[in-house]
Amino acid sequence: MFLWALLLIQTIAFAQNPLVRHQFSADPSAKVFGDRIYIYASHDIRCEHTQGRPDWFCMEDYHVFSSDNLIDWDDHGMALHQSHVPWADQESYSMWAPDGAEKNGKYYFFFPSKAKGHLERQNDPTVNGSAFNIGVAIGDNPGGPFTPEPTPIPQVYGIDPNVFIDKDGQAYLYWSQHDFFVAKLKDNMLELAEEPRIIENIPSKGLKEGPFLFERNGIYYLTYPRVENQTERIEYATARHPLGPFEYKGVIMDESPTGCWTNHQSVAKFKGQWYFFYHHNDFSPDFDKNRSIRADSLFFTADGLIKKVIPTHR
Ligand code: FUB
Repeated sequence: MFLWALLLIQTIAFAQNPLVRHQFSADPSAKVFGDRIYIYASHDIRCEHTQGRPDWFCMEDYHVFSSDNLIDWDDHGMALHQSHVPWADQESYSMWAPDGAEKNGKYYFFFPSKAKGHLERQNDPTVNGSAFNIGVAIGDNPGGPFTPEPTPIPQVYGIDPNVFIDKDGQAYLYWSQHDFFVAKLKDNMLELAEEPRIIENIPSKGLKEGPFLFERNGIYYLTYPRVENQTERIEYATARHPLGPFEYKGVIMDESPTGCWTNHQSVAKFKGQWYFFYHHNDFSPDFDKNRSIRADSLFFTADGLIKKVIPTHR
């Protein structure tokens, strides 16, 4: 009886991929607040003027989606637009993968963008070769809207912010700039509380982006996309502390057989079941910079390893 119920739940979850169908969506970071699950996502559009790269990512704003059953998704409307961000380069359309977090009743939206003047600083070693900064915007509700801080987070250069808040209330910021970086956040969620440190022991080959950390039974799982051959596959490493040391464990999702170059993941437990969120170019098979977010159930072995997720299709 229990097995049949489990199969039914999985079938329902599988049947609605991709999750959002009225616009493109990518880079899902899933967080549970109250009795709803929220997805902080990127918003792919098509445009012809992204600094000479018309066939590149074009992203000017964010929408947050939420659900109480993983089937019906509310779009909370535009949460933040590049024109609201004083430090962002308004011509770069580079509002890449975001994340959301709650602290003391306020909601903090973390996002990357190319900053004004990034072309002039290309060879500046202090920015670690990054055109991107990471900023924070603050709101009263998990679905936004969010008001950006006037300046980006000092000392943070790179993309794909992920915020993890541990059981003791300490918040950690993870991000990517070739390597993965991590640092504790101050209680105000707006500044680092320490110097950034590089996360060691992740395989060195292949672009590494999209770090996402979650905890289960005292094990901290660092998940991330990495190119081993042609496209990104999702791997993970584990540690006994959010700062590591991490040990590489394996692959959660293989490379896309149909050639979507990026993938980007998150993991959340909702109403007793673990889920794996990711994206694919379901609705844009000929252009893989227009993506759609998806979810499948996630399962663990008895010793805490992650079982591989096979993407389900419509
Ligand atoms: O969505 C733009 C970029 O593509 C993200 O920041 C990366 O993680 C990759 O998905």
